[in-house]
Amino acid sequence: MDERRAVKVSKYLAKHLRHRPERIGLTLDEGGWVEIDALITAASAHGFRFTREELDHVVATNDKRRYAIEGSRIRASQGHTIDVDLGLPAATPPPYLYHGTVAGRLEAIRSEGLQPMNRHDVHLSPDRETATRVGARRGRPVVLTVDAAAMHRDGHVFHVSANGVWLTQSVPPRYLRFFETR
Ligand code: HQG
Repeated sequence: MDERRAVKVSKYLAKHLRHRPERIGLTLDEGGWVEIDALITAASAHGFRFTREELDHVVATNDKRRYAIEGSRIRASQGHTIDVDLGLPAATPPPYLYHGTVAGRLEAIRSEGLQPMNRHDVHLSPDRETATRVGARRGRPVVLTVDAAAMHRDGHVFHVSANGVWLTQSVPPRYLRFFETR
């Protein structure tokens, strides 16, 4: 399977497992899971064909391990805009976490802190490199350091997704350090 095809299948999965399952007549359960057979059938019925082998390949080789398979079912490990409960246990974060964004967002972030915007949670990375890549999706990246230890001490709840993304409801500005890359 070539890389372009894998990216195409992965983007299709993200769209329908995180954002718009109803577009192809799918219903996810409350945990975000769907039967793989039902997904393949629904996709095919809506004009996008892929095989179970291609799906397995994408899940296994995806750069960010965005999808998880359990038994006959699949879900996105994080990043949903639709209402799902991933059922992740609360976890103790490392002392610092990182958030990649761009300069144009800083004024709002300085006043309101980090907000989940369209997603369920604010997404934080365990290292600067990952956060830099996340920020670079939108322009020249700016990496903010989050004092996760202090947040945790103050009662903020953290979860870590199956693919290592740290999730929390919001990050008030007092826990943020503004630090620019490059
Ligand atoms: C910004 C991708 C104004 C925030 C990535 C970001 C990640 C604010 C944007 C995952 C704000 C939201 C998530 C505020 C936050 N005012 N802007 N108060 N608070 N923002 O895409 O973190 O490829 O929802 O800085 O790699 O960029 O999809 O979040 O720029 O892991 O698997 O609002 O998505 O992963 O954007 O990215 P997003 P994100 P996938």
